[in-house]
Amino acid sequence: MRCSSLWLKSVASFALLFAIVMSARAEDGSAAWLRYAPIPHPEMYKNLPSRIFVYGDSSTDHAAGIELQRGLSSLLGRRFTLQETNGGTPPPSNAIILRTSDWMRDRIIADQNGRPIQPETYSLNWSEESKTLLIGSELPVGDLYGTFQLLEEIASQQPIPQNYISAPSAPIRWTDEWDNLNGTIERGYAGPSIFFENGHVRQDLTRAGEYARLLASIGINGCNVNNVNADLDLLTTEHLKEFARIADVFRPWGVKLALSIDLTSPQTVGGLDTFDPLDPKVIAWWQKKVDEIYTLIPDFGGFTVKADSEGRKGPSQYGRTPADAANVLARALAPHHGVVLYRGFVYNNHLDWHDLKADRARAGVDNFAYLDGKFDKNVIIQIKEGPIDFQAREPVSPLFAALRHTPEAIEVETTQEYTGQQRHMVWLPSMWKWVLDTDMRVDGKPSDVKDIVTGKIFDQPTGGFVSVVNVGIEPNWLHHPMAMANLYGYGKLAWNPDEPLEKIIDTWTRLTWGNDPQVDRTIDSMQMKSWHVYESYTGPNGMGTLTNILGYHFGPGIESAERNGWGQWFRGEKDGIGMDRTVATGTGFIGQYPKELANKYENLATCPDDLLLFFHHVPYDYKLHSGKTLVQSIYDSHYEGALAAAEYVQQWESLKDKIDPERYEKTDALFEYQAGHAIVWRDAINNWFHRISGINDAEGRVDHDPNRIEAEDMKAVGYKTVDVTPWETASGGKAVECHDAKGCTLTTTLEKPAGTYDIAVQYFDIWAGVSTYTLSVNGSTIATWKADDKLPPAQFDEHLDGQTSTRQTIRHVALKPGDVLELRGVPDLRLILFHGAQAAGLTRTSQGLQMQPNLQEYAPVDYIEIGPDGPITPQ
Ligand code: GCW
Repeated sequence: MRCSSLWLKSVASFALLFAIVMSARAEDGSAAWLRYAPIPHPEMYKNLPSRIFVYGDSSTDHAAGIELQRGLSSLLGRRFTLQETNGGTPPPSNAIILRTSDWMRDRIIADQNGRPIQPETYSLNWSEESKTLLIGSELPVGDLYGTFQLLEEIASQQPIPQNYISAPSAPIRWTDEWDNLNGTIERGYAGPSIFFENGHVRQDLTRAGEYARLLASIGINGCNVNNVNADLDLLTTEHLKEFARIADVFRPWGVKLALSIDLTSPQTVGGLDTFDPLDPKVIAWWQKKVDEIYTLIPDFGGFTVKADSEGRKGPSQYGRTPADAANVLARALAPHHGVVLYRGFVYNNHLDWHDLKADRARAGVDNFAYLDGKFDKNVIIQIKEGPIDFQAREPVSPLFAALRHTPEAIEVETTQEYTGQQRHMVWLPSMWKWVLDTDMRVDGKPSDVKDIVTGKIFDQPTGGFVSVVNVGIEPNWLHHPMAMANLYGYGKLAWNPDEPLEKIIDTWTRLTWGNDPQVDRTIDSMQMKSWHVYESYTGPNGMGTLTNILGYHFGPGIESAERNGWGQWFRGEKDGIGMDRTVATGTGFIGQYPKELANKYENLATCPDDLLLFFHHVPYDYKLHSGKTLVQSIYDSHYEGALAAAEYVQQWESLKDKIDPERYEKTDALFEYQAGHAIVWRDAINNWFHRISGINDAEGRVDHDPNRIEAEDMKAVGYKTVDVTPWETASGGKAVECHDAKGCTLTTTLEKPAGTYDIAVQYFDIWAGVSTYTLSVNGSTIATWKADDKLPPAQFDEHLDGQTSTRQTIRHVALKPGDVLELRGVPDLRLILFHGAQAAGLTRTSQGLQMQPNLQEYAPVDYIEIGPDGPITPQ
């Protein structure tokens, strides 16, 4: 503390503050879990004093005080006063006190494992006698974390903790944002960057500050704001000055700014003739550059490095190792306490798929294990949770167990690149917890991944957690309101990987949607099963997600993973399917795990069903531990998964009266979409397995859809049949298109028994055009809609495929035999201006605005399905 004299400062008047809180209450999702909605039973907290005293004068102390006043006033509906003091007098009684001091260190010098406690540790202590609540920590940011914890307890109607201490599991708790200076975000699904536009840092950084507040509320202390595929001119002085403005808005929230850098910077920015990390000119350049950064940003966090991977240049160009490169940066950063997060995601994307011994999964250990012990102390190897790439399920990366003398951080992906791109609800903490709890059996002893990355197993306490988040400018940050539970859960698990999932999701639900028991029960249970549901209608049994890996990683595109250099092969052949990664006959990858785990995976008798095809090549009729054949299990799991996804609609709609209309409608539309798209996935995968295995579904469902009318089989006026590629992404491999500006029709005469039905129209919606569809029965219109969604996929795709296939469900339609059903489609044949397409992720050409006639939408249709009248879309 700088000065010891007491000074008191009255902070914003209550009336003004209340006005701000209330005006921020548009339910557009921007408040996320910090809504501070008035709780139903404020009397539970009637003893809580109304005076807040903050001891300390840093911007973080100030932020904590304001947050506490703002949160408590709004939650409890009464007036809280705030006074800031920078020391002097002893704390008053009958008050809430935020105080940074050394007392914590004196009280607890070590955690249960005898390691020093993290300085961000905080405590909450309530004294009934003096009616004082003390929030204390060694650092202002600890007070801030304690403040958010208190607010969270109250918002979820829990008792005020009496004597509570909480310590983070590890010092690195970061997010990575893959934002580019031009404002686009690689694998971002919620609009453009909150940090950058047109090659520069945005003038208005309000959202960036709000994001830091959200991150602080879940204990995140670092944010790397730019793509690991870094802009080459990132480190110019002009840009660094701009980044300092981001650091300024992060600072009050205890979030350190970090940057991803390209190792060629000494050449591209510095004008040197080399970027060889061991060249003295290069070493000097990095030192100078790092010093410059710290002059502008004194609390800069450090660098993240992607090198020698997916086209990024790296030390291999000069015959140098990752350790050579990392250590040069680390030595420049060390005097400033900065760190290097060097990514273990280094692999060759030009593998020879003919070579049955080639294996991308081996790359992590092959490229890093031999360097163990050669990295400087402030280098942390950032390891993706699985050995391939954020699939819906992979085994854990063996690299976690292979580095015993090097700090590690686990990298997980909150942005749902392979898991539905925030158009499907998938609660990823279920998956992360499964990964973190995996016991790697290092030296035959318990060694959970969580204990490795938090440094307990190998005594490397400087690592931790990183998640790629990729929030965007859309008000609710991640597009799907349910996806925010992934960010929240990430922070909670990074702080404490032992936090029970049930507690995490229940608290998130209460904070986000309110404390109504039915709302909480329903949403908690939907979220808890959602990973399993998604896995079961995409790629179960360790096959990989089976998405189109050459496109947007969104819809199904099964064989895109095969027969190319990317190495995401699952080797689906006539005789069977799966990568043989055994030591005995395969790539030997399994041998990279510690012995006990390797034995478990090597033997079919002990290899878990849910990882089977990651490790073994087996025939389609292979008997699983579950007792089913592989192929029947795949068929069943896809029907079960798609049905479970469709039931989300019904479950969500049961909450209609209890959720604000704005978020209710948005979420409802997303669940409707997911229900339809899960069917696209189900059919693509089942039909593909049916074709390749030649084995029929014992239940007779696959390739047999009695309620389905193929568009190409209907009587067409104007519509023409086209092939869809890959074939499995359209029913029967075909669709119809209309190229006539006046529109085209499809008609059929129904022979359904008289009754009420739900009709689903499966069609394709491309970003560029807006086709119009009208469905009628005997000439009377029963529905009309426009294909103007920005839903499938989140990025521009001009093809009819598993990304753009979507559906419209019309409920409660009375039909009788002989009724004539007509679908009329009017295409959008306008020429699209290039700047419109640019918003969809294309690059501007040198001609500026350019006509793109191929961006038209021809009112495409796949099929019509007529199912029973009910709460879910026809299956
Ligand atoms: O999964 C792949 C993504 C790339 C990403 C890369 C990485 C930033 O498809 O978009 O590049 O991983 O993690 O470096």
